[in-house]
Amino acid sequence: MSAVLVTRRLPGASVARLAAHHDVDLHAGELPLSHEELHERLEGKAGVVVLLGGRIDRAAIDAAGPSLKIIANVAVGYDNLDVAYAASKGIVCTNTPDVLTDATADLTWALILGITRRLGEGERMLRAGAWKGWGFDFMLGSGLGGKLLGIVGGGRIGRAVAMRAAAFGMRVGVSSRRDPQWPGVEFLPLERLIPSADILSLHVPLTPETRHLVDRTALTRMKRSAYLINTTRGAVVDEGALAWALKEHLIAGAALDVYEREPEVHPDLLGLENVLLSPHLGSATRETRTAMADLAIDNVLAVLGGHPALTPIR
Ligand code: 8YV
Repeated sequence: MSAVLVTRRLPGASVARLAAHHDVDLHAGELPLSHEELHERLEGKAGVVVLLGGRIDRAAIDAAGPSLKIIANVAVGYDNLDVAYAASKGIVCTNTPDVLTDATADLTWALILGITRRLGEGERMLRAGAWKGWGFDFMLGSGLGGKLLGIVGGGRIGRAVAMRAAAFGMRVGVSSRRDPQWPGVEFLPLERLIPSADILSLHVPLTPETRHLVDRTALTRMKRSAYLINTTRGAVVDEGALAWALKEHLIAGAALDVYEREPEVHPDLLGLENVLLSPHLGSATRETRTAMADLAIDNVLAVLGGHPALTPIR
């Protein structure tokens, strides 16, 4: 039996499976552990199951000490982990790919449809009692048929978003380090995708190279009629620059599920009608969250049981 810290509440069945084999220290509070609490509770643990907001950096790994064998992230993105430092200490890091691909791709389409058909704006007007009735040219949005969906990133979620585009009659282009060779999808360098996309949807992980990939320069190169969609990590977009571009109507709109400093949102975005904002819901279905928790727990059980991890981060 080893000691494992679970930093946020998870579905009961997955925690029970872990507790059947290990000594579980569960933080069940609503809010994430503070930096200090996290470090304190990591001490002497063999495993940690960490969720969004939990930063397992060099200091946290050192706080755990030599007993730590596995860091299981309950997310596909792992910009919260110092994977290189963990590897140097022989600690395995794992994430939860695949199980959240469809949920995140579905939410991406919800955002695409929501912003192009002005659903947030319409609902706000209706709830405010300001709707005066149907009008021929009232609250017109943009159609999707024949337009170009630009996917930035050649991974699983980008692919799942691209594959749904046929249902809306869209053409699709993808930019990534190498051509992912998705059927029917044109491979385009980012410099060509940015000015030609009608919808630009971001699906790259947050790394030093992708931080502020969409900045003022990129935004000024987009079509004035284009929409930006972000369901990956907030800091891939310079939020201040985006608020400016939306205010100046340099692009038609944006839909965001992720933010640079969650749960804070750039205050200028909150007052704008041409942006749709959701609170980091990409993987938020019961089925998907259960599968994510199960996969993270399976990774801990495997590694602490002396077996290879199911989904190691390489
Ligand atoms: C998670 C996510 O909900 O998997 C990711 O990278 O952003 C989301 O699906 C979140 O990170 C939970 O830890």
